[in-house]
Amino acid sequence: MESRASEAQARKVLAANDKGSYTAPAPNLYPHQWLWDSCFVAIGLAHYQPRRAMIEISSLLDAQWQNGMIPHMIFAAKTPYWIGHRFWRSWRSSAAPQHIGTSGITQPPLVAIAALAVADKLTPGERVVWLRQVYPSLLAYHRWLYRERDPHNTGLVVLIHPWESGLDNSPVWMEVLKRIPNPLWLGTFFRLKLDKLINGFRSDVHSVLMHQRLSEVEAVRLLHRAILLRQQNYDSYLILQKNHLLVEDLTFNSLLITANRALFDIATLINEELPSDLNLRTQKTEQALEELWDETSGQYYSRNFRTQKLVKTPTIATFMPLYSGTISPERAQRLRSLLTNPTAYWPLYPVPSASLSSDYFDQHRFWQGPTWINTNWFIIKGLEHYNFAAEAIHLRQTTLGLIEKTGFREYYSPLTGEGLGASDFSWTAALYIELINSKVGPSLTRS
Ligand code: 2M8
Repeated sequence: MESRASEAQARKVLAANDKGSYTAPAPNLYPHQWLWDSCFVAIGLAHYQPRRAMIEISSLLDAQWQNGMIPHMIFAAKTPYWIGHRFWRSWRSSAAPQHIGTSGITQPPLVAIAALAVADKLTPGERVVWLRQVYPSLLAYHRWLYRERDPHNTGLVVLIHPWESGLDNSPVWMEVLKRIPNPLWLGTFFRLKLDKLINGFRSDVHSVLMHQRLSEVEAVRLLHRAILLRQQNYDSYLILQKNHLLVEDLTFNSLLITANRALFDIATLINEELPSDLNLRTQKTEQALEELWDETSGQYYSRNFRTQKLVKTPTIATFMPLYSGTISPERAQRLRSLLTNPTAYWPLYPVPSASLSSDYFDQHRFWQGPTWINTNWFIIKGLEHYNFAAEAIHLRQTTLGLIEKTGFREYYSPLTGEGLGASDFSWTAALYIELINSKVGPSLTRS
């Protein structure tokens, strides 16, 4: 279904991708359930089918691990996939659920934000029942994030694989990866130029043009890193001790701040109090974000957990602290200037996932240049929060206009607006509905 977009078309996309208990991100390319995709879908569905949105979130929570982790992928039965259940083997961890196959890592923690957005559309009575139902699982998830991924109690959560960031081949992660030596066998594999063999297994390059996806070397290295995690039985303690691809990811931690606030709001709505230790840790995250600021370049960056050095590669992540809503107006002002610089992030169809001036920039390649609707949505919300009305309106209009011109694509060229990646992409449709129906305003969550 590739045609000019409208709200009715967006609803049709979501209906076509509806698998009953979850919405697949895209036909053919992504047949299973992904964590943050389902959260965006729930936020869109909440506007017209809040009960179906509740199901979308409940199915994520149904796959929660005993230790509290919500996995980044949840596998539908009898649906073959190249990095599916047999690849991940979640059964290697005793914390994994028995009744369903999942991956062994997480993804940006938007569940509390999505649960609250759905609650907003329910009657007061239904709202309390819903929030009481999901609160224990959300609490367990946030506790897991701090307990297992913030070992030194700094407030910043550490990610163990680029897939956890959602921005898979973002230049930040590729920079850290580049500095980690390959094992001998993998080095030989690359020297013999065997990396092309991977394309025989990859289902993604069957439905999307190769130059719009991860390169072969990136794909092999990401798979290799996932296999290492599998060999470590997805044991966070072991992984944080032994591994080198560990990043205090800027996007993830910025979104976590807003998610923590959503969790707090949920607790308040049902007359619960967040445990005091969790409260302290969430406050720490807000403060610790400042450690990721670099005064010289006027940008935020992710930090390499091992070296404790900022990864100073310019990407769209630098704007995610706007969405956290907790940075100072001065910092927000500097980010606004950077954002609206036409040689960096403000081409005809903003916002590119990597700076136009970065060596990594490629208008077609996945998270290394294209414009994505979910990151635009975070930035729009952030700009509105800081009352940068002109930029927020411009970005709302160009984002909606881009979708209306090109359809519900997975991502777009920031230079030409060409549609890229999958067609009929669920989160593009869901956030189109959200943008059309949401009020322009300063609030990120209730408080
Ligand atoms: C992409 O990630 C998956 C792996 O998780 C893939 O490349 O196969 C990313 O864009 C990710 O953010 C997204 O959640 C997923 C499904 O849309 O696709």
